[in-house]
Amino acid sequence: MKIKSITLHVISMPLKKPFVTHLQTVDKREGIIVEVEDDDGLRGLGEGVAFSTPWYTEETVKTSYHILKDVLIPLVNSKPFQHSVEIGKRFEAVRGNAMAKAALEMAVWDLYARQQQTPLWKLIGGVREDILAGAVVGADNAQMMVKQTEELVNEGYQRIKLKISPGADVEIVKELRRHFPALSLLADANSAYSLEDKAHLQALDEYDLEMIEQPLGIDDLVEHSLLQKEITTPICLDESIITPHDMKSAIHLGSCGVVNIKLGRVGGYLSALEIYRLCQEHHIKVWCGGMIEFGVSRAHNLALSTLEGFSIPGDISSSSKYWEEDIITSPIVVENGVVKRLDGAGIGVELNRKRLNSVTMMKETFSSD
Ligand code: OSB
Ligand code: MG
Repeated sequence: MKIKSITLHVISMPLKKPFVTHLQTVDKREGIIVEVEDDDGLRGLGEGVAFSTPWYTEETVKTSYHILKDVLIPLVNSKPFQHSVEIGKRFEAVRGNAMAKAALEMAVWDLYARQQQTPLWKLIGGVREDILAGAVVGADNAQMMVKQTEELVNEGYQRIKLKISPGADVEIVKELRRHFPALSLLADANSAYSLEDKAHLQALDEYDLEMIEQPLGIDDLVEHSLLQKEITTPICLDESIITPHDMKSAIHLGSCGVVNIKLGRVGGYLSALEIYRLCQEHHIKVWCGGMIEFGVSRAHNLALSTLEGFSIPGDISSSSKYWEEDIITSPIVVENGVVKRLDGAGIGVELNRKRLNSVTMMKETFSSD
């Protein structure tokens, strides 16, 4: 594959309404759109999903930019390669920085698929035509959460994920369950608890949650395994699973029954596909996690979610859930609880240049020679 140039667009867009977690309220989203161009003018797209501050993982927009510019782009340009798989392998020489790696690796996969004139979902072995949609509710009170859930259920979402934290948990889940007795609900704690909260977490078992996402700390694979023996609600890991090795450890320990896979968090397709394979082999359920992302990352999430094992609705929502106007020409739309897979070459979406330019704060192009 011959890369002619790589462009980084740093963008910033306000959310339609603030997204509240116990760690951070997000009301404006910054991100990096990566564009990789070959000699024939074909372009592959990726998206850096690190936030402006290190509240979810240690990366930020600025650290991603630095790693992309000073480490990963030079590595891509350092020697020729035949297939996007080689880029994921090459990046293994760089420690950490999963989101920066994913942003560029995704773009190379998209370009590779476009060069083959095939959809990316097909290239990775996808089969699903309808991607199951789920949405996340993050607000600072139960009443607001009920209202948001009502709207989302009316829009057709098949599953709702509630953000919880100590003091904003049992009552919220109880209230939501009272309003929506048969709805598929899960709770995401973003590591707000410790093993000392065991009794409190056990109190959630009676509300028939599909799962509880990342109740304990990022490094707490052992503690999650101990907790799972004490609660009936399946544990789903998010922040704790960055590498296939983390996944192997979680499997050995019995730390979870479910994993949400995010391309950004795990460093791109090579790692995501290996984590997926391990989960399939060990009967761990998977679904695709969200990052309040723009259309490029949404399109990649759809490609990943066509894999057979993505049988649970993910954080897959319409572009309009967060954005007045997305940066792609055809926004992602949930209809009847699903998003149709995108059948164009690569990820199947194109940039809306006008919109992209209007939200761009900074842009830099690196040519390979
Ligand atoms: O913990 O899953 C999470 C968003 C940003 C950072 C972390 C998480 C989330 C979400 C998904 O909950 C929200 C979405 O993209 O719809
Ligand atoms: Mg989560």
